[in-house]
Amino acid sequence: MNVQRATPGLNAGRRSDGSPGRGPSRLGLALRLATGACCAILAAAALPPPARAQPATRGAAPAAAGARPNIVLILADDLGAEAINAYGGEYFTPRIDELARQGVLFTNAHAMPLCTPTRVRLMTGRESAKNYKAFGYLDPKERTIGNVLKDAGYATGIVGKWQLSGNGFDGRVGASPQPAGFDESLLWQEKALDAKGSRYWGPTLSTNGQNRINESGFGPDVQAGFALDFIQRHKDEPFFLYYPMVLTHPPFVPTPDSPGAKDDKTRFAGMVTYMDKLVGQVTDQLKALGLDKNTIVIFTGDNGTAKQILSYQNGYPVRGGKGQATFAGTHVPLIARWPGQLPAGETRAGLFDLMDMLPTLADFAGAPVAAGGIDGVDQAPVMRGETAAARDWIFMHYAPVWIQTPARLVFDDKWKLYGDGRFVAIDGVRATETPVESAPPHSAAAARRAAFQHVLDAMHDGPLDQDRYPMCIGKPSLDPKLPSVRAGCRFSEGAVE
Ligand SMILES: [Ca+2]
Repeated sequence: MNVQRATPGLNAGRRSDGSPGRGPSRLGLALRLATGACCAILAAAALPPPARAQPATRGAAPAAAGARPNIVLILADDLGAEAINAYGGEYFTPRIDELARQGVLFTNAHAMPLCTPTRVRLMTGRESAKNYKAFGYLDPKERTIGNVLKDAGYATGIVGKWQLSGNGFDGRVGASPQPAGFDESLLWQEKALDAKGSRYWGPTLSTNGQNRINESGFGPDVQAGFALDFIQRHKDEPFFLYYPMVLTHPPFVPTPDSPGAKDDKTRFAGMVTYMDKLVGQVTDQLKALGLDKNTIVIFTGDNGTAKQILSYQNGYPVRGGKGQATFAGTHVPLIARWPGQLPAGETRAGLFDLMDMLPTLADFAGAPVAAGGIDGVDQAPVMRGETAAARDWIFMHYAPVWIQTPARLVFDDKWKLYGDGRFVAIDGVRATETPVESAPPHSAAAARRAAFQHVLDAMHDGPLDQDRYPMCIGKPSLDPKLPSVRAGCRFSEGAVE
């Protein structure tokens, strides 16, 4: 095993001596241009709506049977946009970069900062203040994208990570895959109260609800096999495959292609490239079956990269922002490919909130969405290039009840206002936020701040839940004046990741 072999994910974005390598990729340059263009859109006079006026295509009649596209939605775990080479990142991601060349890349797509808040938001299309209750929990009463597409006649499957049946600490029992709309499932961490087991080597996986602890094998490979088989078996009918991958979340492990990787960064690089390879297996399978022209493939991430990882993007260092309500915590890759139906090799600077996924996919599928039931907006016209942006801001009520500091926030591609009054300028190229102490009257920043304050005031989303440690229920509190669920206790970080 030579050193080069052990670092398969490191790409030309940074030289081996640590200096920035070649300049940003083509799309990295596009990102720089897109985020550099100021778009002071809102007036402060009235509460601005999140969604802009939609073209007439919204709410179109369901497509004729047989014309409906297949949908593959891939959600990487703990992968910020800075990790993808198409976004100027340093890791080797040729298959995802290929998707970008063949499809549409969003430069301003945002997830919540943490797994469950994003998954609930994405799957239901609803604002977190309305339906987020606990980490690792999806309310069984919620209607998901799986339900929407299954009811529209799609064969539905999910493979990857579930982590929505309850966290095992607070007694809640959340949704299971089948009632949530997925006919078939192969999942890690499906059951609320079972031991999680490994997601990687010797994985513990549930097939349609039946747990199995594998003595050997690499979990992502087992799951990739399910994904390819699902596509094969459903090639003659419209199918929806939701693929919330277990990669590239810690623990940082050697992959089958990077067995000698020793340190976290090198292992992460190998995991990113392995994840990329599995994405390529999906697109190869679609091509082999003649399905690539009739299948929408979407690739995105559920939150920022783990904080242990310092990456280089466009030559600048970017610390993983997982868990935090910062730009690096929420900025995720988003690429959509549908050959012949969506443009190829184009970027979109319009804001995309991952809760927009449900109405967008429903539009492509011709599936009805209950009016007024969701908060996401249809981004299909943006993907097609019919309009530049579908929304003017993103609001998040982030109270994960899970270790991280809760926050309210509203932002666009240039400015962000937190509920505690902090107002920051966003630099999307460097993935940084800079406090704006005082904005001159009549400046774009002042107008934006006023408009954002108006949004925060109008949300009526209630106080942020300050509980952060459900794993401490029943254990001695670190602060005798506060309950352990609020102040914390002694616990193993590895047990709660
Ligand atoms: Ca995650």
